Amino acid sequence: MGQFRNTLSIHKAKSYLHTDFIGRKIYYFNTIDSTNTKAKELALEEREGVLVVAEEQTKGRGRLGRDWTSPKGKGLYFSIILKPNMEAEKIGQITLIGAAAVSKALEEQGIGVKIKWPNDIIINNKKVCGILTEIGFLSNKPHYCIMGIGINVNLDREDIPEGIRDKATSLKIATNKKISRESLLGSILNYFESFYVPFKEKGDILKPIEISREFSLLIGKKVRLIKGKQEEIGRVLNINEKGELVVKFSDGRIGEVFSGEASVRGINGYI
Ligand code: BT5
Repeated sequence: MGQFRNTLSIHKAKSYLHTDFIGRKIYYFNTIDSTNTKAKELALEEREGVLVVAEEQTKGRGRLGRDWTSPKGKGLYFSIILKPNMEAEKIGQITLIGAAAVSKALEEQGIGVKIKWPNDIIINNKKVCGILTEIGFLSNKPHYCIMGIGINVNLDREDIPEGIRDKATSLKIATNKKISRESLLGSILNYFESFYVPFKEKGDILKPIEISREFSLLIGKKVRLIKGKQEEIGRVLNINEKGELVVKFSDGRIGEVFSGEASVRGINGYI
């Protein structure tokens, strides 16, 4: 089968890890509805850092009820169980930690990407990875957080549904090379833990914010901010120290937008 098997070797993925707790225990599924849904179930009994990974998802989920196409054996679909013990608003920043970890891991593989705040990773103006962070509550307090990451690794053009081919790509399509899913997974988890520990212990998110700025697709761009049925146009000035987008709106007002609140689109389309 050579270097790029069509099934993920958990043993091999673990050989790349140098984490203390992230990904040390892995639940592997050949097929599953959604790794986030499974991780939510497991979060009630499992400890922080446990990973759920699947070869394919039959009901992969995006934000706001959208779906995530997850063809078999070619992508990375995984969810990390986290127990950050902080208020929900702060936990929302974990999406940026995920985006920073994926971007650094891809940079390490020689692949240049952009972060489309807050949860998309982009190559050549097309989406290659999406992140879905979900919080579970117990007696009105956050009990756990699931960070789900989906990456189009070795998908060919035909694996991407026609309806999204103009806005989605894969690492293989973009680089003309197959990528080892195991080494990429290991590297993402290593970066993730290195950013997550200071955040959990001291609320320190400085490094991921710096990376979000450095890799930002949006800073300097004119965008449409969509909140439910409302839409506003503005120019993105920066990402602030809380991970919010700082925007100068068309009426001259400067305001912050937090990640749960809005979708960002280009003036004439996806970006
Ligand atoms: C996201 O949502 O980007 C979050 C995706 C998270 C997926 C992971 S996979 C592991 C874990 N388990 C899950 O069930 N989910 C997580 P959003 O920003 O709402 O983007 C969704 C939109 O992206 C869809 O409406 C499509 O337009 C597009 N899309 C769907 N599948 C895609 C794919 N494979 N590649 C690129 N774009 C896709």
